Amino acid sequence: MDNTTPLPVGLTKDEIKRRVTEMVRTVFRKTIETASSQQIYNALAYTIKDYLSDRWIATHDQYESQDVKVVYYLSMEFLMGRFLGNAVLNLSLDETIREAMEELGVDYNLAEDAEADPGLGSGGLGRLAACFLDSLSTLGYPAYGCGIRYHYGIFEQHIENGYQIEKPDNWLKFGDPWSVRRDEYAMEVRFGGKVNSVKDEQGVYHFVLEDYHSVLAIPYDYPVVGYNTNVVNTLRLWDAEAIDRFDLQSFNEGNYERAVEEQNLARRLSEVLYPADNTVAGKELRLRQQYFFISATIQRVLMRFTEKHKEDFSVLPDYVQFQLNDTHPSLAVAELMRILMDTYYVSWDQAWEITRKTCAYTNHTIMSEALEKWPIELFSRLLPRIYMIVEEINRRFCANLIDWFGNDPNKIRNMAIVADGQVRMAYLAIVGSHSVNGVAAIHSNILKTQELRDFYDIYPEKFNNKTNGITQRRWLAKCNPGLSRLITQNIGDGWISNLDELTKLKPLAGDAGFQTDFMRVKRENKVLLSNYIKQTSDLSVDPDSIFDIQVKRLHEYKRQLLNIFHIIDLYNTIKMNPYMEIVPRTFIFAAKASASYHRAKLIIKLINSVADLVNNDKTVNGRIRVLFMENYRVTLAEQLCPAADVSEQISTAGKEASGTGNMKFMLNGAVTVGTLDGANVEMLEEAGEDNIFIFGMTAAEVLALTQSGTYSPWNLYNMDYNIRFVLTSLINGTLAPGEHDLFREIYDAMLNGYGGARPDEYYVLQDFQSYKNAQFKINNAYKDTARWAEMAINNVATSGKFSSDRTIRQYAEEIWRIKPIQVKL
Ligand code: 26V
Repeated sequence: MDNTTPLPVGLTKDEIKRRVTEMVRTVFRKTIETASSQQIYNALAYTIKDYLSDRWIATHDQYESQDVKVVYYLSMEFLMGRFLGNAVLNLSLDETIREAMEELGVDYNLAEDAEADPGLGSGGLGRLAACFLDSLSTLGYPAYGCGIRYHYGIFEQHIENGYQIEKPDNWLKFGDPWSVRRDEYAMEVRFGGKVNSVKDEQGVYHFVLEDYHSVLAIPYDYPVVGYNTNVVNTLRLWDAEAIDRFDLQSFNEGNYERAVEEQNLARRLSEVLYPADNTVAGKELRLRQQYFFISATIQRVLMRFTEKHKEDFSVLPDYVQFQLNDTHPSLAVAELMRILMDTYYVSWDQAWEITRKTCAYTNHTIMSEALEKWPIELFSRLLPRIYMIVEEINRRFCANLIDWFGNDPNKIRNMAIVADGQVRMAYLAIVGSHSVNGVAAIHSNILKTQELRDFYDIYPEKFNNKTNGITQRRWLAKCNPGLSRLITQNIGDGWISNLDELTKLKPLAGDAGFQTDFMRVKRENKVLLSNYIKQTSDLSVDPDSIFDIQVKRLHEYKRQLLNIFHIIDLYNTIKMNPYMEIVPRTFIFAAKASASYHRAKLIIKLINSVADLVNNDKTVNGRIRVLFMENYRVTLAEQLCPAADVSEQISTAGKEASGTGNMKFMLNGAVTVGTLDGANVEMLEEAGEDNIFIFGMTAAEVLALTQSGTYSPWNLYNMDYNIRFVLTSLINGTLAPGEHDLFREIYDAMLNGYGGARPDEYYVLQDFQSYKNAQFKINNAYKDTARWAEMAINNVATSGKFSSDRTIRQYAEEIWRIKPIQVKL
């Protein structure tokens, strides 16, 4: 279907100038000359939002009049990045705005930079949700993103004396120009209380909740602008408030504190994002948050549905799809059951059939620490009616298990939704959905053959794969204007809406002229990054060195340790061979560690200690530089991707579900050094083995080694002098002068196991030699500039598969069965 109706020219340069000037005057009482960048940014944001409104409304009119099926992407996290630049790009207003600002004498870059980067997500899962929204709108699919309007996003990371320090991220400090508060759609969400059964006039019993306390959920809607289309979808984030703004009685009785108490209690719900990723800390507040946004969303969706279809819920799955972004929204299964049964008196069997057709679940991790389980005691106290329903779902499910497998307590124990004192959210999601997908081919296979094998055996038809993707609008067109221009000059701009067109670059990969242009752009991007580094950390880096980048959450399975061990080894080698010739390299890290993840924080300190040692050593003389950039976030990623030569994707095979940073770097012409893990496997398939540096054990080898129980890091230590040297530097004061024992924990974890873990759980030492070999090959390959350019260009040319447009089309056609709409103005 064609969604590329040309945009009406509504916003001319003069109109922008007029509106911004006017807004600055009326809202801030300033002139253009005296307004701050912050104020200009706000004025621009309001101007663009204003301009969008017609399309936004038209999109929703279209949903209504055509009564289309809509997907609701339910996610605890949306890591959107800044709005302004993206909206402007997708509306093709970039040039016009730049000219308008220039004529006003305003520095547009400064204004853009005044926007906060809303960190309403902790990593890959939240950023994926944001890329999906961009693709949904661009492709014209009717969709909502539904989540929580945290007042504080993921913490701001500072590095002090090499250690991570967390500071609150008050992203709303200067207002929230993109949102529209929709009081008219506020919903009541109930917690606690007890369940009673009440007989109606027909003598039928219904369950009602009594003595509960409620919170008001208020939606804030944010526009999601598609590229080159009139479709503007909605990101709906719920904020919490007390039901009675003020408990007047308490107030009149002079009990002011009681009156504010309710308000505070409610507010806490949407106050802050939990910054952990891949670990669960069964926190009550987090369960509250989950139910809060799920209940509000589902109530609202059903309300909207009944306006059109009365109570004919049998057709609900023809109009509504819920996609559960990991297990965090899996209460949706029980909440949908609850409303259908308790509010609309639908029978269990019918409600169950509707629920299963309406929900679909995506799994994003096989790290067992990340599997959400809630203690029954907490779950049943906080959500008594939901708990009853989950128990009943479980009872029926277990009865089926007994039918299939006989009365086998182990089967029940392994598969039950409620077992061993806990509610297992993944199992609830699987049983209550019609689709279960992993996020890369290898990951989906591991789910089928290992982690969720028992479920695959009984529901093979539910399991499928949807390899992740990223939006090329933000991750190339927006963040890398130099490369975008070069590509467009050579093959046109079709790639912005159809990334497969990048294959047209293939014939140019060997073209000397194109190679030169490509490397010039890369160098310009490296200069830009070097300037930024100089400005922010006062470190000089050489734009002619290899920029080797590992940026992602800090996690042992992602193996930042492998990278830093290799750097220590390289340093040791240089110290022993002072005249050694290597291509100068700048190693860049950025990563947030979960505030409570002690080991991860220690690894950050280690990286910074290595940086101190290496960067200040005269013998090294700048051949290698190590840099830990603080506060990794979307905005920083946008600066790093265009400047990377080498992309580090080195997780223990089998552990990284997909990765999406890997795709961003590939798209921007970095060459990957990586394991056969996550989407790296598919990147290898696309790029071919000549254009990627693969090393290390395969997932099967990791599994076999683990199962054999024979892995012995001491053997590697005994037999490899270099490994021994690296490990010794952790404990002999080289890296921590005066604090010998600072890194002993890491040393112990590698060799002996620490705190009950297996020694070197993630096989850093096992893969060390093979990683070193790969790095040596990279060093040599870079010396041949033409060969390197060819590799890098081939990566760009073969990255088409990794557009989130492809991913979303697959979700839409294979899981959601929704159709694109056209919006005419
Ligand atoms: C789990 C938890 C557990 C409770 C505390 C808060 C919290 C927050 C997030 C998560 C989810 C972690 C799972 C995750 O982010 N997985 C990543 O998903 C990416 C998108 O599919 C994928 O590319 C990464 O490989 C995968 O690690």
